[in-house]
Amino acid sequence: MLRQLLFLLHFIALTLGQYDICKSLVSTDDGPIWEFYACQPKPMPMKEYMKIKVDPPGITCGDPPERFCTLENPYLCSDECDASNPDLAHPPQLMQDRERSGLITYWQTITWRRYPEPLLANISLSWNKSLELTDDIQITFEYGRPTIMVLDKSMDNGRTWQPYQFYADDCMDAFGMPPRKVQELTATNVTRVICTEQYSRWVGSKNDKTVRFEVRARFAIFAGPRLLNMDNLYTRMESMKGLRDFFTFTNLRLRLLRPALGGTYVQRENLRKYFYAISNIEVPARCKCNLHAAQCTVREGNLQCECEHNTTGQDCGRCKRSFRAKSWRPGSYLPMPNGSPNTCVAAGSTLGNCECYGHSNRCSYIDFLNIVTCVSCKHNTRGQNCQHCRLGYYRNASAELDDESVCIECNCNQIGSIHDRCNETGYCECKEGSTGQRCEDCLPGYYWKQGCFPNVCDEELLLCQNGGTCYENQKCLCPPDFKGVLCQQPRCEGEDCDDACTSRLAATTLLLCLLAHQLATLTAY
Ligand SMILES: *[C@@H]1O[C@H](CO)[C@@H](O)[C@H](O)[C@H]1NC(C)=O
Ligand SMILES: *[C@@H]1O[C@H](CO)[C@@H](O)[C@H](O)[C@H]1NC(C)=O
Ligand SMILES: *[C@@H]1O[C@H](CO)[C@@H](O)[C@H](O)[C@H]1NC(C)=O
Ligand SMILES: *[C@@H]1O[C@H](CO)[C@@H](O)[C@H](O)[C@H]1NC(C)=O
Ligand SMILES: *[C@@H]1O[C@H](CO)[C@@H](O)[C@H](O)[C@H]1NC(C)=O
Ligand SMILES: *[C@@H]1O[C@H](CO)[C@@H](O)[C@H](O)[C@H]1NC(C)=O
Ligand SMILES: [Ca+2]
Repeated sequence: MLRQLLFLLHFIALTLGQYDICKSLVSTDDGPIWEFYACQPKPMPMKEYMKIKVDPPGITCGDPPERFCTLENPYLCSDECDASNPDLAHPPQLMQDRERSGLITYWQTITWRRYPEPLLANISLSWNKSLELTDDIQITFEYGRPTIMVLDKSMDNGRTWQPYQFYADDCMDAFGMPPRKVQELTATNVTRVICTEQYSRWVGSKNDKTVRFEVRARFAIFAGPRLLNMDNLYTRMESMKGLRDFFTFTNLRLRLLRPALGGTYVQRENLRKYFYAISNIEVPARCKCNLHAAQCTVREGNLQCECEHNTTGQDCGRCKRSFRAKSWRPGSYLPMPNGSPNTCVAAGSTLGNCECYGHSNRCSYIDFLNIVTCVSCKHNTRGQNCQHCRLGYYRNASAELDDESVCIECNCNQIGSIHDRCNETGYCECKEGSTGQRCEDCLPGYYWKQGCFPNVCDEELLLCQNGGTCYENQKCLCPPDFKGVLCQQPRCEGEDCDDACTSRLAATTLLLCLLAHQLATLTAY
C-alpha cells in the first residue's frame, strides 16, 4: 500500500514536474526577459466532462418496469428497475456520477428477454475536444463483464471511427483474432489493435468488475515498469510515427455485443439474469494543446486550451492573427527537459529580415540578386515575401496578408473565358458574347452552347417567319413548305417540287410530315 502510494506520488511529481509551465521571467544583464517552454495541461478525470449517448433508444431498463435476477442467484429475482421511481431507476448519467461513499449507482439495460436475438447496446462518449490518454480507461461492470465487446475511438468528433481494442472470452470465435495481452507488445507494435481475453472471462461478478484499456502498460514499454523514465516515452512521442495519435481521441464508443453469461451457455428458461450494468467509466486524460498550453478550462460548456505562445484555437492549432510570420508548429518535447515552444512570431518582426506572412517557413539567399526570398510560398501565394497571389488567384479583400485564405481562386469558366487569370477584384477576361465574374453567362443576344453564340432567332428582332418557331435561340423550326434560317424561303418554287410533303394531301398526313420534319431537324442538330 505504502509502496503504491509512494509510486503514485512519484508519478504525480513526474507528470507535474515536466512541461507544466509555458513561460517564466528570467533575469539577465539587460533586465528580466520571458523564456518560453513546451507545456501541457495536467491530466484530468475526463468522465466529468463527457457527454453520454446510449443506443438503441429504449435499451435502458425500467420503461416498463422490469424485474431481474443475478447470475450468482438466478432464483432470487426480487430486484426491480423502474424508470419512473428515482430509487429504482438506472439512467445513463449514473456511469459518470460521483458516488457518495458506499452507494454504488449504475446504468442498467433491459434483460435479454428477446433471446436468441442478440442483446446489443452502444455507449458513445464525446468531449468535442482532442484529448490524450494519460492512464488506463476503466469501465466498471456491476453484475459481470460482457463476454463480447469492442472499444472504438474517433479523432474527428465522431465522423470516422476505428476499433481501439477488442474484448471477448474467445477472441478467435468472436472476432477471428488470436488472443493477445498488452504485455506481449513491444516498441515495434505498441500501437497494434489487439483482441484480449483478460477482461471477459467469468470470475464471478464481484471478483473483478473492471474492463481496462491499458495505457500504463503501453507507456511502460518505453518508460519502464514504474514509468520512471518518462523522458524516453516523450522522446518516442516525437520520433515514432503514430505513437501520439494512438493515445489521442475526441470520442469513445463501447459496443456491447454479448452480456456476461456466468461461465456457461445461455439458459433460456431464465433470461432475466442477462443484461449490462455499468457503474463507472474512468477516462484519465489531458487536453491536447499541441504543447502550447498548461491549462485547459471549460468555456461555454466545452473544454478549451488556454493557449500561450501566441497560438489560438481549441487545441492551440493555429497562430494568432498577426503572429503568422512563420507557419504554425506544435511544441516539441525535445530537447529535454523543457522542450521547444515553437512560438508563433509576430508578422512584421524582422526574423532574418525575411517576412513571409506565415505562408512559408523557409527563406533562401539569392546570391546574384543579393536578396533574401521566401521559398515555397503556400496558400496560393507567391513573391519574395509571399505577398502576392499566384496566377489564377486574386486577393481576398477581407483577409489580412497573413491569413491562410488571403488568395481566392479565380475559377474562370474554361469555355467562356480567355484564360484562367482574373483581375484584382476577381473578374475573369471573357470571350466575345460571354459575361459574369467568371464568364459563365452570356450577354443579351447570345445563347449558351459550349460557349456563347449570337442568337439565330428570338422573340423580338430575329423573328422566325411563315409560322416557324424559334428553338432556344438557335434555329427556326420551319413548317414543311418553308426553309431558310428564318423560314423566309418557300420550299416549292416552280416545277421541281418533288417533296412529298408539299403535295396537297390530307391534313393528317400533312401534320405527320410536319412532325417528321421537325424531328429530323432536331436530331440533325
Ligand atoms: C452501434 O454502432 C455501430 C457503428 O455505428 C452500428 O453499426 C450499430 O448498429 C450500433 N448498434 C446499436 C445497437 O445501436
Ligand atoms: C465544439 O467546440 C467548438 C469550439 O469550442 C464550438 O464552437 C462548437 O459549438 C462545439 N460543438 C458542440 C456540439 O458543442
Ligand atoms: C509484437 O512484437 C513481438 C516481437 O517484437 C511479438 O513477440 C509479439 O507477438 C507482437 N505482438 C503482436 C500483437 O503482434
Ligand atoms: C505574444 O505576443 C505578445 C504581444 O506582442 C508578446 O508580449 C508576447 O511576448 C508574445 N509571446 C510569445 C510567446 O511570443
Ligand atoms: C476571405 O477572408 C475572410 C477572412 O479570413 C474569410 O472569412 C473568407 O472565407 C475569405 N473568402 C474566401 C472566398 O475564401
Ligand atoms: C475588374 O474587372 C471588372 C469587370 O471588367 C471591373 O468592373 C473592375 O473595375 C476591375 N477591377 C480592377 C481593379 O481593375
Ligand atoms: Ca456511478
